[in-house]
Amino acid sequence: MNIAFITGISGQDGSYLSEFLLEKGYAVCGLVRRHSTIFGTYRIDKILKDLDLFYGDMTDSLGLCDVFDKILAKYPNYQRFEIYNLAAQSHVMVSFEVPEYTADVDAIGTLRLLDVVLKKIPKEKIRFYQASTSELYGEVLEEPQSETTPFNPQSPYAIAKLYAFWTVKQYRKAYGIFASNGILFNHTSPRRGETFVCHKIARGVQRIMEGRLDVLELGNLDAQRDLGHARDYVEGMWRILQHHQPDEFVLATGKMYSVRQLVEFAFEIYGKHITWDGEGKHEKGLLDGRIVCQVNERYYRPAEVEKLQGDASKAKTELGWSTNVSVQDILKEIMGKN
Ligand code: NAP
Ligand code: G4F
Repeated sequence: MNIAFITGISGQDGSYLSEFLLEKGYAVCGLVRRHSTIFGTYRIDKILKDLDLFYGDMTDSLGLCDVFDKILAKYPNYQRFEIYNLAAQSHVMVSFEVPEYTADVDAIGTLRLLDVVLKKIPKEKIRFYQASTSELYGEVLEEPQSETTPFNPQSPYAIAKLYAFWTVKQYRKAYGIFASNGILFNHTSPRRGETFVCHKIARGVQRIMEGRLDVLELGNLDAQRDLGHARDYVEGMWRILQHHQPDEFVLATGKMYSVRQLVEFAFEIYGKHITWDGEGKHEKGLLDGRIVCQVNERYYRPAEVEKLQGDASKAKTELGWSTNVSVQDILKEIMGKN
């Protein structure tokens, strides 16, 4: 049997990945944190009985060691041990508020995990996936971005993830382990955190159309992102670990939309057309003459990534990976209208 250990199993990607790997017959284990008010496992509640969950934290090396001891005691006869490191303080804006914590979890946390993995698992049985990100490209130096595009990170989050990216490459080279980076562009789903822009827009427009919200407040309407569906991207993670050699792979749709366009698409789902008036922080979205969307500077970032568009040709050719869910269909699914 093969073991899969997922950090960040309670997150958006962790939940889809768990379902995918259970179907493939893996023993799926995961790291979870204690929450004071809720279990924090709502995304994986339906499959909870099929999972082996362990309390721990990416900031706690000894705890991580204990978790591996427990997994190995339960599954002594495994063929391959796949580790998917998805745990992160994953919100770019929040990383400006808590830069040290973000670095501790996203950068040093990856180093801690790799160190424990190397000590506990025989090298030839290790397959390590790192959740790297298109945020590494930051203020982009090439369009579209591929595995060969230079990095230019613009946030504490991206810089922490850059440390993790290079740590993975270095462990591969220095210790000869199978460790790969998936450089994933934005992907979302109904399971996404509420404060990421696609989810915020879908839910916000839904509330406006149901009369439960007057105005949707957003930050930079000009920012453009390459947006796919999380379900396709977790399959890509798995494919990256089944490849014949460790490597870096971009996963992206190749299409890019602005925040303004996402708002338009969301209203179009209700058959409504909004118009725009004003510029910059004074820009407003109008529906039948009424303001339904406006800019609030509190959502501006100290440093912004204006546009991201990925070139996933390598993943398509070498992994046979592709994705073709439209942004409109994703918005519909978030709204429960598909
Ligand atoms: P997410 O929904 O925010 O999930 C993050 C997960 O990490 C949650 O399970 C969270 O646990 C866990 N976590 C946070 N801090 C932790 C800590 N100190 N110790 C242990 N676990 C911790 O993120 P996602 O969208 O699924 O993304 C998965 C990974 O891919 C992240 O590393 C993210 O940075 C990266 N990524 C995401 C995208 C995207 O567009 N979604 C694109 C590129 C890369 P709680 O549930 O307890 O909070
Ligand atoms: O939805 P976002 O917060 O996602 P962002 O910053 O692109 O980060 C996500 O994708 C990364 C991959 O590229 C992941 F690594 C990361 O973990 C995360 O999943 O913001 C998208 C864009 C930004 O340019 C932001 O300035 O939307 C702009 N935006 C405009 N108004 C807003 C808002 N973002 C948020 N969250 N909230 C707003 O009101």
